[in-house]
Amino acid sequence: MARIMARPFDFPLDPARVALIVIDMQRDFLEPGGFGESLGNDVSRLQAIVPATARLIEGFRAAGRPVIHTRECHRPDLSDCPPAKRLRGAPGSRIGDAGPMGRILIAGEPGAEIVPELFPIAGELVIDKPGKGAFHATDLSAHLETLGVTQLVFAGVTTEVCVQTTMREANDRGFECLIAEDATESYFAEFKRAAIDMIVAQGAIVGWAAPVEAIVAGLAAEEGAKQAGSETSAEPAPAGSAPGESARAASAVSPAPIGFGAGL
Ligand code: C5J
Repeated sequence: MARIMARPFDFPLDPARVALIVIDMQRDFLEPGGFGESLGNDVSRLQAIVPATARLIEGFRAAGRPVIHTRECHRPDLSDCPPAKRLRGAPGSRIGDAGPMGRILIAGEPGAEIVPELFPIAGELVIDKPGKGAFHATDLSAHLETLGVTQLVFAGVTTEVCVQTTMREANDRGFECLIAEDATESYFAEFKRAAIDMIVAQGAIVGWAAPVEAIVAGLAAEEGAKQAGSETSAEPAPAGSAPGESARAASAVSPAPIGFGAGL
């Protein structure tokens, strides 16, 4: 078990049971000409977290832990898009309308695809979700159960909409949830800050928050401890030590400053 220094208190990372969920890092939200920009938003804010998100994904891949990607998108016939959702878009730039990157938020269109820098690799799960939360109308729960996952680290966009909604869904389902605070972003700085403050408030009422570098260091420390343990597994444990005690001590993690992960 690695202790990640987090808000509001240390997160007890279980490297055998943790998975990463990267929410909606799609061209429609991050690139000029997409759905996000059509709503009047400055997409450069979201583009800025791509390097830190890539660093987090690499950390999970290196540790051999699952990386799950989501895409907010709908069937071409819009049968999974409630009119109440579609009609709130700007006329001419609604879900399903033609845009510079194909039909807006429609599965299979270029705009619905994940940005090239964070593209899933073979074997990684990609969940297409019609709602803001990734558990709604998807088989995410079943996949997590099959994987034996009980802890989820969250990255992606936008913090206060799809990331927060999914984190709340996960929290209610009994998962321990940690948001990677420099690998998530909002079109509105104050919404991101408020969403994370709400998540960690009242003794982690929805979950924890930590910087990417602390999470990656925790995963790596645990991997190192595992390897060292297998090399010395013939040695007896010191008298009086509790099971796993030395591994826990070896894997306590001090985080680097937020933003350190941006240098890839
Ligand atoms: C939004 C999302 N903001 N992925 N979607 O409509 O957060």
